[in-house]
Amino acid sequence: MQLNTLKRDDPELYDILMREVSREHGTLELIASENFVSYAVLQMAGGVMTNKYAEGYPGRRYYGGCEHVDEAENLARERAKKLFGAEYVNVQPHSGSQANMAALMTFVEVGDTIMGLDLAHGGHLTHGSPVNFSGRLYHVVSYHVHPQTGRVDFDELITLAREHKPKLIICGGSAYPRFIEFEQFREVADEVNAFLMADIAHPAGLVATGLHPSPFPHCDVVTTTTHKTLRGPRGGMIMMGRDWENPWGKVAPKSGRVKQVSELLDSMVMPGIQGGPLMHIIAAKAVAFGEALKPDFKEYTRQVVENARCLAEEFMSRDYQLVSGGTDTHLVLIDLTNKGITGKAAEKALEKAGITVNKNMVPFDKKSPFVTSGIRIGTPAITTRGMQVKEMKIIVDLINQVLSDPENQNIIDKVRNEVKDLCEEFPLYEQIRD
Ligand code: DSN
Repeated sequence: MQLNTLKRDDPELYDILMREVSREHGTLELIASENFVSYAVLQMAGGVMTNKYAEGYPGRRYYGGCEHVDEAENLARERAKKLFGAEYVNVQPHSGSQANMAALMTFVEVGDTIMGLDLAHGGHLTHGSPVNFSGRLYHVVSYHVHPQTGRVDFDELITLAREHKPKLIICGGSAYPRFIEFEQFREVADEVNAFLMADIAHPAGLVATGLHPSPFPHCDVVTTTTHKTLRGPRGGMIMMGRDWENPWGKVAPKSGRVKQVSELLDSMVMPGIQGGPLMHIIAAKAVAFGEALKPDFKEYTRQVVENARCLAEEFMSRDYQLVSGGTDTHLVLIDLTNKGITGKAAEKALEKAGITVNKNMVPFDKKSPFVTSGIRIGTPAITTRGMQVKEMKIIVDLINQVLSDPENQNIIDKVRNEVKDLCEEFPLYEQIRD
């Protein structure tokens, strides 16, 4: 990519950008929610569609000149439908949080009871955290994982659901290393007559390639981000396996026709919670979905999972405690209590050594979210660089060296050099390096 103009016109920002390119190339990115998009996605995300206002939907916009952004949005929708086997897709949410907000505001009223996985047990802010809109607008009853298994405690879930009669249950989360149990959630939702919403932001890429069970037909509505295992630009999306007449009897003003749920979701995204869509990002989503439909992407996701399993085994062989005892997906959640180091200290020491992870609460954590007892590690980004099982073994060894003696600057320096060498073998974004 040619960045000469930026270099000439704003050298200060150009330098900042180049430092970030260099950081991404020269460090090991193990944050489970991050990935590296292709050049094609990068080009579309940085393209001229950023200029276009397009409030509305393809064919019915509030602005002229939308013929080409319409083509891009239609392609994004069609490709996503094919990828996930969904009848309805909305590709406009700017983020996963906005996708969740639009879905919740369509299916439940303010003050209604909802259930979601507790944030400290692997859930997400938008699944009912008191500091988030979800916890402020709804009456939230959180469910948890079982202390022994680290998996959703369905006995607790059904007991709470019978007692509180939620209107909607959210399944999925940000730090749940196991398959989301869509069928079991459906049984609970059916028993208490609740809607079932799945947030597949983390495993979306694995769902798309059949390496993780599909939320369809079990879930009424499914949200995701597009930038994690799906490897697209940063953004959100809402899907339904099938569209149906809305059960609340909402009608179109003039004709009196009962609206489809898809119409309610569309109007909740815009004008309900968003204005102009980010057309450059929607077009970049279309590019990423096109990539995800190719056989290469299936191979990529297969390797993501194999790499995560390898990390899990290597950590466990060094006496690291993994929540749920392993992984089915792209991430592992490590409880560092037996190693005598906090998540915060581990994140900091590893960062100095060029290894990027995030501190993470573990279930039943006694430490605050700013300190935590754990770290979360994911394989999507390093797998995009081409790393395989051989490199996973090296990476666990490097992490273990640092965490075994986190204050030891000599070890940190030695590991930093080994990280640099490893990164050189798997170059990233060579075309845009200075
Ligand atoms: N914060 C994201 C993650 O890291 O999983 C989720 O929104």
